[in-house]
Amino acid sequence: MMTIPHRFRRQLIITGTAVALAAGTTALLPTTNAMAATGCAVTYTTNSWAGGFTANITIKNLGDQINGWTLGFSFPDSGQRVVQGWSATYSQSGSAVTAQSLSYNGSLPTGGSTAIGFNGSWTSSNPDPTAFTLNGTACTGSTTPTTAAPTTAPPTTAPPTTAPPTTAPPTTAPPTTAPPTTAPPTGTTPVAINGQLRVCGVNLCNQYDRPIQLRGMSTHGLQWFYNCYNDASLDALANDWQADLLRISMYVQEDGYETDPAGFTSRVNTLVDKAEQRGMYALIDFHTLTPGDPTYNLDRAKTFFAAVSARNANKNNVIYEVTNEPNGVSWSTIKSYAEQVIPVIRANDPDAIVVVGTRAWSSLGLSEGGNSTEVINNPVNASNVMYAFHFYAASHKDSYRAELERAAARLPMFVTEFGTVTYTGDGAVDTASSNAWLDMLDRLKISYANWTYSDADEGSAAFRSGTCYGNVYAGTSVLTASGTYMRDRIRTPDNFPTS
Ligand code: IDC
Repeated sequence: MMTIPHRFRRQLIITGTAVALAAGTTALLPTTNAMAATGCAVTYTTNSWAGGFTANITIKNLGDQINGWTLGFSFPDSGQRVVQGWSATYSQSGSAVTAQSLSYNGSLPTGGSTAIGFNGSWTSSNPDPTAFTLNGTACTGSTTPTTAAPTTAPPTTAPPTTAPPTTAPPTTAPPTTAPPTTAPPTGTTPVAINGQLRVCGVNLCNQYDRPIQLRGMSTHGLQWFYNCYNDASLDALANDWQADLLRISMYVQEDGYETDPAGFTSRVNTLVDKAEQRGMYALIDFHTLTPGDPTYNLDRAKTFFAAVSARNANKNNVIYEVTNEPNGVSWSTIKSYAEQVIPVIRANDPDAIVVVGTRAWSSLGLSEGGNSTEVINNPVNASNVMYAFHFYAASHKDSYRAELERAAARLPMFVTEFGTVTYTGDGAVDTASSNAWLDMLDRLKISYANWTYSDADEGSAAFRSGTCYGNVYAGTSVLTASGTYMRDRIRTPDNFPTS
């Protein structure tokens, strides 16, 4: 693993329990709390860079049910500041910070946990806080970032990561519980309804073997815009935009994965979880771009996909995109690359769909004078595979649309990236061409992700520049012309077949 000095990641877990005992001590305690057991575990994880950092915090209640909480901690360095938080109301006085629950996450049952976080700034150094309190109870203990029971925890209390002792003990857990992939839909999210996806013929099919179309957004490069992907923005994507899909764009070059494989793998996994929590599919994009020959990154791809496929194998919301936009390279080279990476994924996650980029920036060869015949005549030698097609509506029009429609009759196609603007990622929305494209994709049930769900200062970005420094993502006040257009297209009802 390569380490570069200005980027690092840390994790520590603080656990502890405290039980208010009855008998002689109750008289000293408020009556409502007299018998209440209290205790908490906190994980505090940071991604840090020169002058700034993101902190992700999980709070686990190891005591009795609480309704409303305040987390307290102190920054070790007086130059550290909370800049913008999410999922809690933050206040800072000197080095002391409090984070107060919001209406929707204040109730924590025994064993329940909740995730909050913030973006911060630092001046001279950025050490992690080492002591936390929850409603005044200290969460003290181990700093080992594992699930092993800390040595200070009494062995008779429930281990922090398992169910509270009042629920069925493991030996009596019913073995007949249906696994989530075969359970009927119990919710209304895209993943709850559609379950594990597979390729059927030239279509993307849901758990009922019925063709569906996923509509969603692509992140921008995680090395630049990671702060745009927080609980509030992803809530907006799932609930306000009603999106089905989050494409997680992990650049390999341009200060991306190659500079910090562990750190970027962790960012991707974090976003897979956030998509899963909101019932959205996650498309993991190994965003190769320059150099255009994916073979240049073959070893990195094997390492990366081995890690993410092992870690996410049991989820049913993950789709793998093994190379973004091959260019200046033959289809046979791309095919050979795919046939080396796919077995690495399948070894861990045999039923996941894999999307393969096509020649000439995923244009099926068109942008370098070819066409889809080269793929139709020589497809990737693996099952459950789809092919990527990318377009930018202001640059690519009728001839590109015609070729995609022709290909889609023979190949399972997935528009893993497109823009409403020119291929530079900038310029004005071409509404006529965007309508023609999206009407066609809807008609053919071709899934898509729009570039980008970010506040990049360019026409393709959905949010106005600076939006990701605030905490408002829902509604239209924060959107660009492209964002407004895409939100309108994506939030129309899906009508997924359920039988
Ligand atoms: C662009 C970004 C831009 C960034 C540039 C270089 O919008 O901010 O500076 O990449 O990394 C693609 C690529 C995608 C491009 C996008 C727009 O997959 O990475 O993003 N585009 O140019 N293919 C066609 C267009």
